[in-house]
Amino acid sequence: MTEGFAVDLGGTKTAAARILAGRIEDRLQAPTDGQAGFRAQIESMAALLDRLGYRSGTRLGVAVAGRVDAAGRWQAVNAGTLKGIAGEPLLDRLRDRFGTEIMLRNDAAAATLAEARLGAGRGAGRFGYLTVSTGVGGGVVLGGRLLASRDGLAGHVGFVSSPFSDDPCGSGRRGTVESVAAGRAIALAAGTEDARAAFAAATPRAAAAIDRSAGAIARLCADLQAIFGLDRIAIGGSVGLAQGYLPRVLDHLSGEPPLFRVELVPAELGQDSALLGALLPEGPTE
Ligand code: BMX
Repeated sequence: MTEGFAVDLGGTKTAAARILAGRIEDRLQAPTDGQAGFRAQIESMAALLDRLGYRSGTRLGVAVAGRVDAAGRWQAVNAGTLKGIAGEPLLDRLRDRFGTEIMLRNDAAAATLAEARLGAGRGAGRFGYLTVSTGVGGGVVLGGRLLASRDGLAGHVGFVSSPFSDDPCGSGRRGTVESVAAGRAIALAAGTEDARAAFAAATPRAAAAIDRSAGAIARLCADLQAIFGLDRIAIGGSVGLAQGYLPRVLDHLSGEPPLFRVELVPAELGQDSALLGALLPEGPTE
């Protein structure tokens, strides 16, 4: 049973929660400062936990944007999102600060596990999850196991190439799915302050930016289908779950040959999947 405290540090917001019997009892969030250094990011997590009444030694799950390697070191893949995070000993510092019972993983990996076990992935032996948010992240669960690599990069599906873009990406690559489909890319193309404003604007320019993102995500889903042969993909994240976005993706996916049209559903756990997944133990999902 999922019980304890959890933190989800994403590119835009950092959330913390007290979780009892697999349910969020109390939840707080604050904006993430993408310019902040390692220590400041730990302080912002600690401040939220403190306000929730967290006591050192209590079970804690931490999910972060960026890759987490097997030694618990933390590094932004998109260096433009978390500028001060370049190979930090996160697990060690969390243990120093909060005690020994710490679980640490990538935010999209945490959300994938939660959806696979408690949400939209139940009953799917081969399951994929995509978050379209500040960045584009994801995870794949095959036969109950989350696909993972020692360097923490596996599952970072936002950094595969997209035919829709040749723009530079904060990962150092060019023309990635993230560089065309992420919330930041939508805002840039729509000429709005953020992706939320692009959805609200309803101008032809904003609609085109959103549609281009949805088209890139549909292509990614068909690619994932070709690579993994998935039973289902769930889409989450603030953009992924925004009104009207999933229908646009489905529309684009319907243009693919039937073999590549994977079943596509909205994430069931909403914005809280990474918080819930941060506390889930490793191991088979079913
Ligand atoms: C990026 C990458 C992933 C992350 C994903 C979603 C960084 C900083 N982030 O692809 O690690 O899982 O975005 O992150 O390299 P979010 O900020 O949109 O929640």
